[in-house]
Amino acid sequence: MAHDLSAVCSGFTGAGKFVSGIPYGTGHINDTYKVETDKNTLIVQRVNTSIFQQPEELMDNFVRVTSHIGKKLAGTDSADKTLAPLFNAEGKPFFRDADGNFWRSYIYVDKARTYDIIENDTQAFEAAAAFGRFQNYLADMEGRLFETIPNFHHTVSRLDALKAAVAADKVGRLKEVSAEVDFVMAREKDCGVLLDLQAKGEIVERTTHNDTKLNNVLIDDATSKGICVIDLDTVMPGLPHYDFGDMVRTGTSPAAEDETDLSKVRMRFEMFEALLRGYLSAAGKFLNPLEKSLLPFSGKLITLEIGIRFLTDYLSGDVYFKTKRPGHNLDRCRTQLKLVSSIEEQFDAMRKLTDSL
Ligand code: ADP
Ligand code: GN1
Ligand code: MG
Repeated sequence: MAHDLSAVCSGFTGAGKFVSGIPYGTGHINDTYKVETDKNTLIVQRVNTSIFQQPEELMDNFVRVTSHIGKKLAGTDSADKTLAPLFNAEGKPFFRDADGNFWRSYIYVDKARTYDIIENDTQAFEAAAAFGRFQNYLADMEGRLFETIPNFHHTVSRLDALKAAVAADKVGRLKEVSAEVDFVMAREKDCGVLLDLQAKGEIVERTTHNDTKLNNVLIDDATSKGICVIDLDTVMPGLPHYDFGDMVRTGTSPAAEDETDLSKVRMRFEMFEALLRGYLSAAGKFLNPLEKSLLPFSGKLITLEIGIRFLTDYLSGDVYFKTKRPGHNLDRCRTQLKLVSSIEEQFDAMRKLTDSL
């Protein structure tokens, strides 16, 4: 459905008059546009409210997080930026259009870009350092954020959802995916490892990003530094491992998340090393020794978890992630499981390196 971006712009104070807009980015959930007005270049997003069911709470988190980071950065010589939301006439950071769609907007950050596939280890280091600084900035934020999606990284619940989808076999696809289901079930005991340690108090809940795909950090064109963490919908209480794990998932393979030639999918050790060094350059300050030692495992766990989610969605008839072709979620699931195997093959070396830093 085409959206009336002109009406959306007029809903935000100071946005300016709509000139043009194009669909932007490769996200699986929201609808994102890059919009030119007579005053500004903006990112304008329609939030998927069937997935984010409390969008006002989400935007409350957004404002708290960006203003907290903004205050920290003010007056420093840091190159870091934070997203700057626009507000409607009532001073709220969102706009509801005539059809009930929920919109938000923020200023486009110029001379920087995101990468779906990381090109070199400098980018991996800098992106991971930016996510580490992001966690660090939020470490002293008061209060607890809303959980925009409850149990988002509760891997045991994600596995339970897969089991339910297998039992229901709603669209008759189970026969195609027995190898994938077996692969996941053979790793069932991995799913609860972090949750058990958290329940025992050995690893600690913090405010984390929870969707640290490498394309959720803007890399400065001139300096190659990670300068702005974006896509803040799932910033909420979590474990730092969820963030590091998703960096390993999205930053180490040279292949796209939906690559169909699985021979191209692998965990590149040099990228893992760059992510680890970059992340620890900022997060080394607050991780305890056990938390640090679990970083390689988090890469395996989160890759498995997202594989489980793609498989569940495939079995459920593709109801969650946006898809562009038949079998898209199954292709995505297969790359994740291939990456899990590749991580397992190199796991000892990943741990040795982590212990040595
Ligand atoms: P999605 O939920 O669709 O992934 P994102 O918030 O990540 O949405 O935005 C999609 C893409 O738009 C990003 O990958 C990035 O390339 C670009 N983008 C988002 N926000 C900005 C911004 N403030 N400045 C410049 N580019 C941005
Ligand atoms: C979704 O919105 P996007 O594309 O950044 C998903 C993440 C998954 C990711 C897989 C709210 O992220 O959890 O890791 O796809 N976001 C949500 O690529 O479910
Ligand atoms: Mg994104």
